Amino acid sequence: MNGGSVARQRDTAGLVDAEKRFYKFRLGQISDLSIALSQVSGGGTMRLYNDTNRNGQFDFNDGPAVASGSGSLSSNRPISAVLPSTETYFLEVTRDFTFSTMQYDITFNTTQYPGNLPTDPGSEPTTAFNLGNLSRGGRLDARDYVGTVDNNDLYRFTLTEAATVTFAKADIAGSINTEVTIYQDQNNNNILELSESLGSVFGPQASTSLQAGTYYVLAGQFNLNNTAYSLSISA
Ligand SMILES: [Ca+2]
Ligand SMILES: [Ca+2]
Ligand SMILES: [Ca+2]
Ligand SMILES: [Ca+2]
Repeated sequence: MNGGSVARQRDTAGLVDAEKRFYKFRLGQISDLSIALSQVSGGGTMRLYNDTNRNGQFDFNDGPAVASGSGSLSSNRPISAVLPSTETYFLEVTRDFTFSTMQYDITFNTTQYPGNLPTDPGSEPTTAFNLGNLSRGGRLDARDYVGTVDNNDLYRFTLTEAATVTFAKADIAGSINTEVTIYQDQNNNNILELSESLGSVFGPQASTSLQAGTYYVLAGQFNLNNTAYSLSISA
């Protein structure tokens, strides 16, 4: 899905159809996704999953649900979540057992918040995304997603000379408070120990004096809220 609204008219779950109906899709960019049921006769629930075992099929290993919602004659609770483009998603619409049939219109709506990275940063030094070199007057920028389907993003950069370095973060969409922590692998074992933390960015930005060397920056959501964030490192 590449932005805007996609409506599917008149789907049913129940009677001649199965009790559940599935929709499979991908997102072209990091997106704020909403899925709503309307014009509902009967009632049912929606559950959104990602293909966690990456086999292209919805199966019992794909869980727990990323988000949920519902729809009935009297009330509608849409699904709403910021989610990345790295995943295949499955939406399950289940008819409430109290109704023999459920008929509904379903609307997918996306607002895109594109990232600027070719691949998702991993969570260890060996899979960190390399932002490259930073020298005085320079600036490195990253925009990506962290949350329920991708818990953290680790970046690496090399400071070419001693400098005062400013780390700035912002939440572009979704839940607030992406956590950003700076590390240095002081014992060179490719593991970031807690004792190798140089500190965290608590406000919108923080500055510190650093010697030339290689540093790591971890962005994460410890409460696993879904966030599109930006990170900039300048010297
Ligand atoms: Ca699967
Ligand atoms: Ca990410
Ligand atoms: Ca990641
Ligand atoms: Ca280490």
